[in-house]
Amino acid sequence: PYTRDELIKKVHEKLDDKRFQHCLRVEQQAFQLAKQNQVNTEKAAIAGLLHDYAKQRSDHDFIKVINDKQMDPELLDYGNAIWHGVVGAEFIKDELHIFDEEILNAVRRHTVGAPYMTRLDQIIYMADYIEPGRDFPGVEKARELTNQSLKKGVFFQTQQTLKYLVENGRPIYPGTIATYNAWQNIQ
Ligand code: DGI
Ligand code: FE
Ligand code: FE
Ligand code: FE
Repeated sequence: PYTRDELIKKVHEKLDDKRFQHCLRVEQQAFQLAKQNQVNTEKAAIAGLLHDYAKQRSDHDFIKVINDKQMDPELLDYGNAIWHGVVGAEFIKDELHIFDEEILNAVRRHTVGAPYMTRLDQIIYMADYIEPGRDFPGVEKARELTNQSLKKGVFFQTQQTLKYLVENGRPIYPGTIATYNAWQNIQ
C-alpha cells in the first residue's frame, strides 16, 4: 500500500492547488470527527484525503468507466457533481489500489449520502461540508449540529443541499432524495 506521503503526491498530481488544499482540510476535519465519534481515525483520514480524488476528471473519462464497468446507466443522466464520488471510487481502486470498501463507500456517498450510512460515511459527508475553508450561510449551524450529533449534521446538510438545488433549478439525483427521506426522523 501507498504511504500517506505517496497518496498526497498522487492526489496533488490530479487536482489543482485549491482543490488539493480542500482535501487536506477534509482529511484533518475527518480525523477530528473520527476521534470525537470513536471511529477509526486512519480510515477517516484516508477517505477524507481521497474523497475528491476524481473531481477534475473529464466527463469522457467518467462515461467510459460507467460503461466499461456496467454501472447504473441512469448515472449517465447526471454529471461531474454526482460522478466524482459515486464513480470516483473506481479511480481510487484502479489507480491507488485501495480496496477497503469502508473507505470506498465513504467516498461514494460523500456527495449524495445514502439511506443507510456508516459512521465513517457520515464523517466524510460532514467533514466535506464543515471543513474550516467552508464559508456559506448556515455553515456555523452545520458545525454546531455536527459537534452535537453526526446524525443531526447529516440531516441538516441533506435538507440544505436539496433546498439549494431546487432554488437554483438544478436536477436532483434520486439518491439525494432517498437520503433526505430516510434521514427525516433522526433526532
Ligand atoms: O466536491 P465538493 O465541492 O467538495 O462537494 P460535494 O461533493 O459535496 O458536492 C458537489 C456538488 O454536488 C455541490 O455543489 C452540490 C451538488 N449536488 C449534491 N447533490 C446533488 C448535486 N447536484 C445535483 N445536480 N443533483 C444532486 O442531487
Ligand atoms: Fe466532492
Ligand atoms: Fe459534500
Ligand atoms: Fe469535497
